[in-house]
Amino acid sequence: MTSAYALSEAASRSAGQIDAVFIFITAVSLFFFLLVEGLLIYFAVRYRRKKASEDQATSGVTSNLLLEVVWVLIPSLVVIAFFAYGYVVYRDVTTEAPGSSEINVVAQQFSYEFKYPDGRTEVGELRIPARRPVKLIMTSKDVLHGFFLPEYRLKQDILPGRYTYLYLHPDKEGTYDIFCTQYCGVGHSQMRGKLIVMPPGDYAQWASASAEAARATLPLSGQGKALLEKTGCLGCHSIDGSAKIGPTFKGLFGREIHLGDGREVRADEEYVRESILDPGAKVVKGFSNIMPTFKGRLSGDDITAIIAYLKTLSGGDAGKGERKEEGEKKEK
Ligand code: HEC
Ligand SMILES: [Cu+2]
Repeated sequence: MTSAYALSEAASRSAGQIDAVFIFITAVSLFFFLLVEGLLIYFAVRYRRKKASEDQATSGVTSNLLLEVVWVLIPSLVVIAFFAYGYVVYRDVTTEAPGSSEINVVAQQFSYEFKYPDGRTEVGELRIPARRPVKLIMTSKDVLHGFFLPEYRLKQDILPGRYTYLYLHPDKEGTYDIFCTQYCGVGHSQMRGKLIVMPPGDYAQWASASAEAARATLPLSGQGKALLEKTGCLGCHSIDGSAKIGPTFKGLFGREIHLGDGREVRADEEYVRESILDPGAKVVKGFSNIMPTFKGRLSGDDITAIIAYLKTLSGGDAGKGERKEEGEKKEK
């Protein structure tokens, strides 16, 4: 039986961890609440002034060092424990698990679109295999949306012109709700999706069947490659490691980039997006700021595809999504 006050099913590793923090904080708070209120009532009864006479005057105690140290120290330790435990879980929930497969999420009024690295695209239904970590790379085509998975206890805003991430650890097979939690327009309440966690074997079967159907369209990285050629990026950037007017794309994604102003940044999705739309914001050391902006010429979908291609040019992370898919096919 589900009650309005009960937590919904905890269907992922993160859900279990977050529930544990929540229950820990609630239980400790409840303990101290009952202790303090209980003593308050007890003392009020025990030491109440029975009759208004001289011999029941308030005693003259003004301080007690030991007592004061104890009641400052214990609550401080309790609050530090809340922070430490919460922080450990927060770090784990917001860190990419090694070997995660990547899925792009594009939100728009009033639906979610899911793009797999091999070109598969689904609207409203996110299918993933059980017990394999997944990284969602999310952006919006129009306004602010909020991606909420109650059974995973996870929520992350999705913004136009920016990538945000969510890391899933699907423990249990099943179908779960996806809601939008930002009021994004008249259809907001209908902006729902389904997360379908499948047995890995079934997933591999589904993936290869729908990849067959998607073969007509290029995989995401192939679309990205075509865009680089069509848009003229390769006039200034090489893909083989040689420097042209601009730095090479080979090994770019995931690398630590030295900027002309002395800063160092990691080349992630957000860095590449900014480099394309606002090239002057971060200029690579040793190069001059002559790259034109492609704002208005490349859409968010285009940039997502270009990023997918750049990933295939990076050693360690190269084609992570693709390799994953191959692995799944072999397993079948
Ligand atoms: C006119 C030459 C030119 C064209 C065309 C050009 N770029 Fe650039 N690009 C540069 C230069 C020069 C830099 C280095 C200076 C800077 O960071 O702005 C650069 C930097 C970058 C960076 C950051 C690279 C790094 O190593 O950190 C990315 C990503 C990028 N460009 C992507 C693109 C894409 C995608 C296109 C096509 C849509 C493109 N560029 C078209 C000249 C160009
Ligand atoms: Cu929405």
